[in-house]
Amino acid sequence: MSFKRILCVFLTSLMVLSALTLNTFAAEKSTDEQEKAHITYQGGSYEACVGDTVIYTVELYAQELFENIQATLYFDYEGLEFRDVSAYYPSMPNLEGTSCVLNTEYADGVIKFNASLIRGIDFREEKVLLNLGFKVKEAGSWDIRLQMEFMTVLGNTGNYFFKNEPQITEGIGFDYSITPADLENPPTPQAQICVDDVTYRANVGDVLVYTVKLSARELFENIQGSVYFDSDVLEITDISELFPVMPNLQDSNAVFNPVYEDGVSRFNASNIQGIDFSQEQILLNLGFCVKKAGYSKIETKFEFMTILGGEDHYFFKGEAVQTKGINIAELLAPYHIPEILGDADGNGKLNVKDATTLQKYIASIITLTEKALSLADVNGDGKVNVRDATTIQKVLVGLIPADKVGQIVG
Ligand SMILES: [Ca+2]
Ligand SMILES: [Ca+2]
Repeated sequence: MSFKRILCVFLTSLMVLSALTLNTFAAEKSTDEQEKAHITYQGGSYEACVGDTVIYTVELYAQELFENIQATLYFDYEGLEFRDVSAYYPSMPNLEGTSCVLNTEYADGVIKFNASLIRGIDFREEKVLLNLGFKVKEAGSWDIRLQMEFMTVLGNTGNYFFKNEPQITEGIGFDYSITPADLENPPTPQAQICVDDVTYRANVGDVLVYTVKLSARELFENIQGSVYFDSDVLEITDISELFPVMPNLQDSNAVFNPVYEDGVSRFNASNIQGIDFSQEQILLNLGFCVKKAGYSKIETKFEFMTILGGEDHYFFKGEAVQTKGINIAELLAPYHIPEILGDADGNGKLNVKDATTLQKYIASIITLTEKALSLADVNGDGKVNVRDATTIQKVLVGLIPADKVGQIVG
């Protein structure tokens, strides 16, 4: 092969290589441009890739309670496709339990929804009104737009009609956002529980302790109040073993009715000696189990408090307590069962049932969790046997000093 020929082959290869490289770059660049979609929505824009699923979220704040909301969502269906992701991102998480309807079959690029509830739809704290999933079908510029048709104030005392007008009605605000959906690792839907203007997040199945503390300058003869909550999201669960319902009213005629009506529990307490809350102390403890993701407020309203002697009354009629000398504080905390040495049945208390539980375990009638076993080994010899059961029994009847048995160890 001559030098000229080698040079020619080399140059040809170089040209082919460059052409290939250029082609590759060109191909990559055009694919890149094709696969991007630009989604605009009221108040923002979002860039997504073809094939992505995104979540379009609308949050609403409204000063008043509503009886009815109706709206239409318009989207560019050439590039976007509605995708039902409600299993992970509930469509109307704060309207569950109302008669809310989402119509995705209305027309291409149109989704209509409405919700009505005679009790009123409460968005006085801003929260999610709508979550919708969209899959990006094509590259291009696409728009999503929510149009409110009307919102009816509870009791029909006023209507807000939007009719294509900008949504700048006083006392109503909207927040829009688009976020990527991770359907492989979707978020666990959580409940939002609002107590005394603080919002707590909790998982489904969590147990929460709601506590009302009271301080009152005078002695009372009678107190009556109601606890309001959303029974779609929360249910009352008995935690009185660890948290007595009315711990400071044990000697009075305290009555607690957990199911006065749906979402309302009522309590009252009377004691001729007077109920002394001159030092702030716990009036009420209630356990709530989170049934499903959603929003609920927990709120105690007092109907009346009668001062000892019966001459003066404070009537609140469901209004906030602002009477001089009376202070109410509401708190929410996760229900935590303390680890108590000897607590084989795991109820947070030491009693004869723990010895019985242990005997059943020793006789292979029941099994125990590792945590229960570590608490059951009261003599700390690394084994769970009849000696532990006997020790618990002896401690309970006072035959031997308790040492750490019955004490909180974790
Ligand atoms: Ca126990
Ligand atoms: Ca032992």
